[in-house]
Amino acid sequence: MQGYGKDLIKLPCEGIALIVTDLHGNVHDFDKILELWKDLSTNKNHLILTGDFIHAMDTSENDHSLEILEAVKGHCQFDNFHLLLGNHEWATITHRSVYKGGENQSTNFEGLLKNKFGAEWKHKLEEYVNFFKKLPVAIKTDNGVFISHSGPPKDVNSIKEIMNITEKGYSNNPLLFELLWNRYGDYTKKDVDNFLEKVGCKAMIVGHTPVDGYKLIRNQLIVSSSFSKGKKAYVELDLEKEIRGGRDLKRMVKYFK
Ligand SMILES: [Mn+2]
Repeated sequence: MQGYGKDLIKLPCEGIALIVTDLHGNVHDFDKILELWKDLSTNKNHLILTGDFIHAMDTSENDHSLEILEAVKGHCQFDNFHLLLGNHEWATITHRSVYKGGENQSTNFEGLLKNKFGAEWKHKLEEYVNFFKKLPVAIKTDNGVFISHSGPPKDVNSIKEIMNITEKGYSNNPLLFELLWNRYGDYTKKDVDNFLEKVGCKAMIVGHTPVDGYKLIRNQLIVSSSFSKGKKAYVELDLEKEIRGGRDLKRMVKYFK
């Protein structure tokens, strides 16, 4: 797929993009997405997963992170499948611990690896880390939509700063950190609009913060496809339609049945 650089994918004015967020090891929801994709996976359409496909958020007994990870690795060979980096994959790369409800998810992930691969687990972890390092962090569509795990970061002056954002490394990279961890409150509506202007977009789509299906904050659409506060939603983004702002994206939100 055409890119603006290693970290930013460019999508042309053609077809649709199915946008799905935060699976967090939920293989049941992942299967539903693949079912949906079956009918839409023509050459000009795209499937985008916006990161955080590992680390179960409810109970570690139900953590299918490794099954999803193996499946998405296979799908990455297709040009119209796009897997973005989330903060949980980033935490695996940087060896940071992430906690949810008192559980150390990084330790849980290592536990899964030990169970499945035994003595080979460290080797396997390294293989996954290398895979995560190949993932892009954002997508810019020709009709002006910016798609990332979370964010936006403040102090971005041009889209060029996103194109090769991981070149400066993963650990001490404030811009990358903000792009993967920032939630509304860390930034304002005005920050979103400033960012969009600098990167030449009209609206943006993120996951990361659990909401009831979706939440529109002016020109930022937050979507929860699996780990959510209620309903589970995704976006069927029409890449050929003019996008003037967040409201045009709201019309493209769909719910899982
Ligand atoms: Mn996240």
